Amino acid sequence: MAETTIFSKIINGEIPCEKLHEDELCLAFNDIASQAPVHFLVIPKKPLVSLCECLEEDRDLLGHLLLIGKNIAKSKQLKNWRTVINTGEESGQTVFHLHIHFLAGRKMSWPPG
Ligand code: DGP
Repeated sequence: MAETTIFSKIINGEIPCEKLHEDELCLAFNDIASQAPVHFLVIPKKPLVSLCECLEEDRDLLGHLLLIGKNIAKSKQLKNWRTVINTGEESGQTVFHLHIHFLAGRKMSWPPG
């Protein structure tokens, strides 16, 4: 289980965010350190540290997070976007509460840095 993070404070309303979607399982909001013209995060309310801690029981939740992100992307008329899940410090994860990045609005390069 995740310790208290900035994202658990966003979930419980202690810290404001630019909310795009909320339901009983997840929250989506704009990233504060935007890396593209569109950059939002979808996070589970369940305090999972990262993808590494997810179990079989999280299968539906993980699918839900992706589909919510897709719905938001489509509601923004996007046809191209990148989805990123950083897992662990070396991957670039800085907030240890699972989150899916959705980035769009510029040409992406590969491989990522
Ligand atoms: P990662 O590096 O994958 O752990 O991504 C964490 C992201 O979270 C990073 O892009 C910046 C974003 N972030 C950190 N603190 C806040 C915050 O207080 N509000 C919002 N909206 N985003 C935040």
